[in-house]
Amino acid sequence: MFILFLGPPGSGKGTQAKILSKRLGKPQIATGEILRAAVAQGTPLGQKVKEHMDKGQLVPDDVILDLIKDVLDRPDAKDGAIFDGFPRTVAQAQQVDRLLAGRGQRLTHVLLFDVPEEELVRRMHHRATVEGRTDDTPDAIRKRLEVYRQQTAPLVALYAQRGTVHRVEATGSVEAVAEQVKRIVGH
Ligand code: B4P
Repeated sequence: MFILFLGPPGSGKGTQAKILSKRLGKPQIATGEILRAAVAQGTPLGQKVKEHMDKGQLVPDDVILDLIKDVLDRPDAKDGAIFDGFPRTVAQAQQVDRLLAGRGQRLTHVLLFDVPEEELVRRMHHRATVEGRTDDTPDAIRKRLEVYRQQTAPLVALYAQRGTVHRVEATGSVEAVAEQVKRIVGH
């Protein structure tokens, strides 16, 4: 089972991916978390991506393509995983398809997290005060929403053609959203 969580920033992908990961016993692979950890540790990767993230921009595809290759090679992701926050561009989606196909696998579910923009902004402002994330400043939030519309939203049509997209009404409580995810995934 390879499950992709797709949706705008702040839609709760990370929150739900953690819950589902625990329930299925499959790893949550979150490029955002991997990148934030690299920034916090000041690794060469972190130094390369910090500026992009703080401005609310996507990290360049070539950096992410290497990262995706590494994470898909993880032994715990051999039989399934939850992709949280990637692919985020058409180039990344093609790379994921290629890598999975090379192993005789494919994406089984795409869950699209649907939340109105005012609620996204409210959640990210709240997260900024709780977690102090440097990519949750008002300017970065605006930019991230714009980047989502331009670069990530086109993936919805791409996956819809394959009939793998399931819409999640993600404005409810964390528990109510988790219940919908459970129904869709069937576990
Ligand atoms: P991410 O880490 O993926 O961050 P996100 O999209 O903002 O968060 P998410 O949707 O997971 O929301 P969350 O559960 O936290 O990306 C960060 C940055 O990394 C990107 O901007 C980009 O620069 C870079 N990046 C990552 N992947 C990349 C890629 N593939 N290519 C290029 N660049 C990449 O929830 C948000 C808040 O809402 C939380 O505070 C949570 O507690 C709250 N919440 C969750 N569910 C709720 C609910 N049901 N009700 C009320 N509040 C809820």
